[in-house]
Parts: sequence; structure tokens; C-alpha cells
Amino acid sequence: MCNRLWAGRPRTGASYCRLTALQSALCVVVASVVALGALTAAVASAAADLLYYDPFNIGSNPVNGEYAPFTPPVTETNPFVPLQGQNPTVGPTPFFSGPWIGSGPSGQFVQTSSLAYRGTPSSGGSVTTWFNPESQTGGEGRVGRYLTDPWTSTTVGTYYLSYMASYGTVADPYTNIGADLGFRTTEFWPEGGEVGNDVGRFEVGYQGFAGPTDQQVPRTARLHFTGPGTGGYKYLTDTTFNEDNDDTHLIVMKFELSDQPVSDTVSVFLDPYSVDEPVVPSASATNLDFTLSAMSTITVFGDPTGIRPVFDDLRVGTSYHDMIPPIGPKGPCIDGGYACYLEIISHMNLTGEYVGFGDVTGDGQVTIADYRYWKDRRTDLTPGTGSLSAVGVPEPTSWLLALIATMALAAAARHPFLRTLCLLECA
Ligand SMILES: [Ca+2]
Ligand SMILES: [Ca+2]
Ligand SMILES: [Ca+2]
Repeated sequence: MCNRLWAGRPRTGASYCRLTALQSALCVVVASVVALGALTAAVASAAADLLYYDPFNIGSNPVNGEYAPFTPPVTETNPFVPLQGQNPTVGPTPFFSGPWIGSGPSGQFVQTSSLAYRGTPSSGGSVTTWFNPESQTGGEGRVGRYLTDPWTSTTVGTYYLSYMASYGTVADPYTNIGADLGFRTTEFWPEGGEVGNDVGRFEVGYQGFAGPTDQQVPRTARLHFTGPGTGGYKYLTDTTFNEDNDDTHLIVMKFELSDQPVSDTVSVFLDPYSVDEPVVPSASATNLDFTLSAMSTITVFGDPTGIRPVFDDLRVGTSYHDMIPPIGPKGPCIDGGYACYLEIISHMNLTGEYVGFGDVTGDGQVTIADYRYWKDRRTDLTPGTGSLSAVGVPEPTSWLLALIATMALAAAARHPFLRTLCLLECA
């Protein structure tokens, strides 16, 4: 590898490295080891940015971050097991700690199934809610967990937080009753604020009890975030609650915190396509005073009908990259341009394709729905440009080998010993 690649950059005309077989082999092995070391270090470095990751794993050991699950309905032999009161130890840092706190009795519980974003399931279970119409106990409820070190007016830094969410359905899509939509938001309580306190809270989601009138019914409500200083609702999408139809979302939030008054910015990215932070978020609000003492799962109350919301895969970190779950090998569709369109067309009706290679909805099959999903989010504005780029897209395996080869060369270039070894007899 080394001799061939280095020889590709001869100092003169048709010169070639004249490495012995032993030197060539040694060069490859040592450079690859160095490269893999660098790769490992890079991964470790990236992982260090992750402050908290809770996929709601199921088990009997809270010290291992595990939750006790529940499956409705309640019977004599199947008592309700709430999320409220559970106190798992979740890492890698104790960003949130102490038990999940309920604002009154809550029907929030951990179910054994996970959400899957773009075909990538979170591990373990997830949080949903349940209401027992017979006992009228439990409600649906607000449950939140406190930050070990709250964000205050003096907190400075950039943080990211992400979670998977599905918001369910209503029984009657054409209802005019706000309570049918009910309350389905993730809540962020400010410094000094308790779980369930309405003062100063931010929210992401849908609800039928506040905000613009058209946002209180499911046929016109859109996913929003709002809070003190945002100037009303900030919409994350044009898709309505009914159109959303219980789809699984990834919501990434970015908090840029300053110790100066009205100088914080909160940005929200809906359903990211790539591990690279988009230049333009789905919505953002500036000149805020944002603090945080606790956050909820998806709070549910009112009298919601239909499928209940589900909350899963909570992450906190200091880099955007760490907020994105694995979404398969990188392919043309990760960038969402015209090359992705070609992937979708060439894989139409096939199953088992990766998100990056045509199954952009992640449901396991490439269909017209993938085309629509791509069309609504395409990143190229001039159809037709780059139409041949898909031809040269390497397969995942060769892409990985190319990456290692590139890193091997980079490593060799940085190490005098390897540079000497690899270039020893170059003309
Ligand atoms: Ca999960
Ligand atoms: Ca601040
Ligand atoms: Ca699909």
C-alpha cells in the first residue's frame, strides 16, 4: 500500500519507490497500526463529548442504567410499574441524577420496545403513557429528571441534547376539541423550577390548550418549540399532526449559553440527515435567558385520544456529531442531493437497503415514500446537476478501506520513522 501510494507522487517523471518486500510489508503494518490508533483515539475523543446517553435499557439493575418495564393492562398479577421513582445510574457522566419525579401520580412507564429512527432502533425500551379508565388513577402525567448541576444564568458553553419522539394520533382527525390532541410536549424547566411548574418552561411538541387557535387541533397543529422570549411558537416543520401520523422523529437541540443577559440561543434541528451540523436549523430563538433545572419525557395530559406519544434515546453532549444515532454506512442519501435521487430510483422496490443508499425513510424497503421524503428535504436546488456523481460512489467496504489507507498515509507523513521507511529508496 505504502510503496504504491507514495510512488504515485514521484518527484520526477516515472520514478518509483524501490522498497524491498520486507520494507513494504513493515511499512504497511506499522502505518496501519498507527492509523488504527489514530482512528481509535479519534473515536474516543468524539465519545468523550457525550455527557449522557439513556436508551432506556430494560433490566433489574438500576446501577447499570436499567429500568423496570411494564406492559398494560393492570391485573392482580401485573401491577402498574411507573417510570416515576425509578433512579437508574446513566452515564457516561451524571448529567441527570436522582429519581424521575412525577408532578402528581403519573401513568408514564417504560415499555419493552424501542423507537427506531430511520431504521435504526434504539436499544432497550422507551417511555410511553397509560391511563386506567377503571381506577382513574395514574392519569398520564408529567415526569421529569433533574440536572445534577443545573444550567443557571452564569452557565457558559454550547451543549446539545437529542431524543427520539413519536407523537401518536387522535381517534378523530377532524375533531375541534383541543383535549383530543391534549398535551404532548417535552418540557424544559428553568433554574429553580420544579417538575410540573408552568412558570418559565420551554416546550417542544404539540398541545391543545395554549398557543394559536389553529395549533390546538390536530388537522392544523404543527410541531413547535416555544418558551419565554421566543416571540411565540417556532415551527419545526410544515407537516401537520395528522400528516405526521405517529412518525418517529429525531429532535436535536443546541443551547448556546452566555453569562450575559438575554444572550442565549436555542436552536432545534428536526430529523437530521447527516452527522454534520446543518448550517440552518429547523428553528431557533435568540436573545434568550435560558436556564435548565429539569426536563421531561413527553408529558401527556388532558384527555388525549388515539395512539400515545413515545420518548426514547435521550442524549446530551458537547458536539452535534454525538447526538446522531448510527444511520448505516455513509451513502449518497446522507447528503440528500440529486445523487440520492438516483439511489432511490435504482433501488426502487428493493428491500434491505441502507438509509444512505435509498431507503431514506428507514422502513426496510425503497418505495415512492422514499422519493417523497427525499423530495421534501432535498439539499440540492438545481435538479440535474451532479447527475453522474452516483456512478463513482464507492461501496461501504471500499469506502472504509480508503479511509484507513488515507489515515495510514497521513500517519506516515507525520512520523519521521515511517516517512523514512516508506520513502527510503524513492528516486
Ligand atoms: Ca430505547
Ligand atoms: Ca444565559
Ligand atoms: Ca423506505
